[in-house]
Amino acid sequence: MFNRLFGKKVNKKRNDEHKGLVEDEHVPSHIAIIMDGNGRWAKKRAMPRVKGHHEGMNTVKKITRHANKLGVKVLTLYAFSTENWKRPKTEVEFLMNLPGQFLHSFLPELMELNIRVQMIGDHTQLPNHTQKALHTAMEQTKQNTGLILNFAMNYGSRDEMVRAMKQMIQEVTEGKLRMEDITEESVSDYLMTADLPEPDLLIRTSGEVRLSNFMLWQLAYTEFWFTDVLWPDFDEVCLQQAIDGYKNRNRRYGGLKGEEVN
Ligand code: V07
Repeated sequence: MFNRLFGKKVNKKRNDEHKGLVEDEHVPSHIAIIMDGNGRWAKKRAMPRVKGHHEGMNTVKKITRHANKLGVKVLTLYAFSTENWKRPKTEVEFLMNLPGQFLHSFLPELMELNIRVQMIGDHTQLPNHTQKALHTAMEQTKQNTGLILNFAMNYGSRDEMVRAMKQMIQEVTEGKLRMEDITEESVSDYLMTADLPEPDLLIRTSGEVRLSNFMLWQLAYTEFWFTDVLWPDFDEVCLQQAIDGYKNRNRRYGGLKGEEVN
């Protein structure tokens, strides 16, 4: 199975384990966020871009705590895209230090809150020290059964789909997979998100209204929430507004998922 390449355990049942703890059934189970606007936040304050990234990391902690408190099951955060390598070398180096910094300061709290860290993306291309930090985080939290904090690191959706296609073709060639067994559900099993539910809500901050190669397959039925707020300024109230927007739309279209077109 493709996911073994990424060292992830395939266990679709785990997300139901703490269903009883979720009081409000309308809270989205899976929230995905494109955390945009860190550079702009810094520029507005005449600070270097990396200061914005650092502040953005603190927002990650704040939003993780709040999502956990609300009973969200999966929080996927777009931390580093396959396009981000084009940025200045010093900025990339700074970004590659953030996972280590984040975990150094936040791992004890993640353990206390029963939060599990997971990853999508190709980490083999990341610097060794970054890979080590990610590996430690996933290892140390793998028994935790609460919120899944899923970082997209060196992730690109088209890259993910190409890998899935290659893996499927290889299995067909080897006689391990039959063409007639390829369905929408089985294709999902070859993506890096195979063990996760699809996002219910996508949030993008900083006023940009596009997907930028993020989870293209998985977002087919997801509600989108765009806000002008810059990621370092995004807070609990902003998250609540996004969730309330989601709830209102869900109430209006209740039960008609995917059928409201036309
Ligand atoms: C990054 C802070 C958030 C705004 C977006 C860009 C900058 C947290 C992490 C992280 C990743 C993996 C992990 C633990 C923490 C991170 C990067 C950038 C590359 F296991 N924030 N953050 N990684 N930013």
